[in-house]
Amino acid sequence: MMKFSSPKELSVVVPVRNEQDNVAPLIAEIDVALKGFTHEIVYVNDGSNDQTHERLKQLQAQYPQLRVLSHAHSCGQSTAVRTGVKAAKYDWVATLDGDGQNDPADIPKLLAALEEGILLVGGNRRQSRRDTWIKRISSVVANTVRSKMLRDDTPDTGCGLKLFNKAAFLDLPYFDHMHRFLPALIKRSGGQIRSVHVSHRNREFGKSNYGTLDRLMVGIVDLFGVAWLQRRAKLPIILDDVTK
Ligand SMILES: Nc1nc2c(ncn2[C@@H]2O[C@H](COP(=O)(O)OP(=O)(O)O)[C@@H](O)[C@H]2O)c(=O)[nH]1
Ligand SMILES: [Mg+2]
Repeated sequence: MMKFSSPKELSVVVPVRNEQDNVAPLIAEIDVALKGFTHEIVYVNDGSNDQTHERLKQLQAQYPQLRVLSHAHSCGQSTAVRTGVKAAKYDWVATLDGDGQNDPADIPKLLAALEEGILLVGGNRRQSRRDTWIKRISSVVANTVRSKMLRDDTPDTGCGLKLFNKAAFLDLPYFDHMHRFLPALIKRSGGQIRSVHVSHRNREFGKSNYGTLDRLMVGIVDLFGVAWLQRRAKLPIILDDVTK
């Protein structure tokens, strides 16, 4: 059997909504972190009403690997990620939050954790979380309930920093807010997953788009939805290929 070799080409997808002051510093960091890799940076501007789009277009002069896609109206983070993944030109995709809280220097760590059969490597912010106490507590509670109920072997699914296989992602059932359930969904389709400790930083500019209570209510509904999807999963083992 051929030994698994870590990908050398990568698409980085960053969903953003109203992150005008965060785009330039984060793109500079991604550029430095991925110097040794063939890569593209795909920003998906999700109906921002600040200068995010204009700043991204200006930055394209400086960064030829930067692509910019824009939704005419805001559709949310999951849909923005999906737009970026569909457009990605490489087989492996890393996602990052657009607010600078994830460190692009962690991307090579995620790549190094890939092995044969692994389709997703997720970041784990448990030891490094830089957020308000209310966010930290609600994250611990949400992650504990979710991992018990879905058995997804993942301590932190809310981390925006992830690496996954493009085809495997596009094969998953799609729904708004699915980005918080990727490990459970990948496992459901037969893939293996890993978690890797990553750093986490303060948000320097702008403000969070999510309210704690809204996120909790949506999360509870989605938890039951994903549990239902797990019950309806079938993994066929295909014996004959009639096309050969
Ligand atoms: N496309 C899109 N991205 C969003 C939306 N809300 C948040 N994001 C992105 O999701 C990431 C995390 O959002 P943030 O507001 O920092 O949430 P928090 O840090 O988890 O409280 C950032 O990259 C945001 O730009 C949205 O409505 N649409
Ligand atoms: Mg954030």
